[in-house]
Order: sequence, then structure tokens, then C-alpha cells
Amino acid sequence: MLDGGSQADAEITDAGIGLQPPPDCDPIQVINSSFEDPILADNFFTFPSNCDVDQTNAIASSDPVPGWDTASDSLSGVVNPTLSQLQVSSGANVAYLNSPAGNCLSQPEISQTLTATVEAGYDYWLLVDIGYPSFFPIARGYRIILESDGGVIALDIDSAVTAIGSQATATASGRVNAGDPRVGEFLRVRLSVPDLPDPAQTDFDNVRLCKSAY
Ligand SMILES: [Ca+2]
Ligand SMILES: [Ca+2]
Repeated sequence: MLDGGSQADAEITDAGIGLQPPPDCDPIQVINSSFEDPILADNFFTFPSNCDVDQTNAIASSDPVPGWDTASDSLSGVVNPTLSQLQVSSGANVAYLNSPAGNCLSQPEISQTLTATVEAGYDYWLLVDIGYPSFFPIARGYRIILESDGGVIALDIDSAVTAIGSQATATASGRVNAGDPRVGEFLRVRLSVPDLPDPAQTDFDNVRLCKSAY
């Protein structure tokens, strides 16, 4: 659900690729932002314990993306891709969101609620590297979202275009004005994918969040 409601929506910018936060943008901490936890051997990946995955390079886990909330009935985790699968520019690992498969049939998404809260008088910037691994023939697409319980602050959907097997940076920004009802709520980063019938995967990496006074 991306319905942010009322006046807040007027401030949402689908910023897309190419726009950059200002140099004085204040970083906001995101845990495991480059998905390097856990450390994995090349070509290994984690997956939710109850999903029916039977591969020698797969590691069942009750916490497949440490620091992030995952759904136990959807196929998501952390992967260390081989170079031919995906050229990773930040560390070794990425987070993957896979098509429904086996007994894990929900659309995957991962999210992290931060300790930082929404503040008025700031532009918020969310940057995420997006990649599509070479073992699926199509670019699945993505959504990167900054939100709080009161609704969406910034989002980008599919603006960043990258060749299969490489990464591009997606950017979303949004402004929070004085009097915004979301002020004081906890910030949350949410990464998700569109509902596609074809088998496909989107990989997310190097999540950066900052705020800039306007
Ligand atoms: Ca990484
Ligand atoms: Ca690798």
C-alpha cells in the first residue's frame, strides 16, 4: 500500500535516477545497510527456514536479513553473487527479493524501522543500488520507500535502469513541512518489488538515507 493520504502526498517526489542529495545531507543510520551481515562464501545465500529450498549453497535462517524485517512466507534473504551473476559495487553481498516459489508464495518485501523519527523542515533522501542477477532474463523492477506509520515520505519506482548483471543507483526524496502529522513517528525504509508472473529477482544494496534542512 502506497497511499500516504492527504496533504503529505503533495510533497512526494518520484525523484528517479540522476538527482543527488546536497553535500551537507546528514546521514541517518540504517543497520546492515550493505547486507554484509552475515558473511557468506561466494554463491551462498540465506533464506527463511520454513521455505522449501533445497540447494547445497542455501542457508536456512530464522533471520535471513539481519537488522531487517522479512516475511517467513516469502523468498528473500542475503546473497553473495558470483561475478557472472551480478557485479556488486559495495562489499560482497546484496539482499535479494525473489519471485514466489515452492511453498513461499507471498510477494517479498523487507523493511527496517529506524530509531530516527520524522522531523519537520527537512528534505529526506533515500538511495539504494538496484541490480538484476544474470540467471533470470528480465529486470523485475523495484520500489524503494521511506515512510512512517502515517504514510509515504519518499519513493522511487523503477526509475533506475541497469543492464542485467550490474547495478544502478535509485534515488527517492521527499519534504516534510511544519505541521505534517507524521512528525515524531519512526522512519521506516521499505524495499519491495512489483507483482510479476515471471520468475525474477531484484537485488538491493548500499542503502543510504540522509536529511537536509531546507
Ligand atoms: Ca553489499
Ligand atoms: Ca561474490
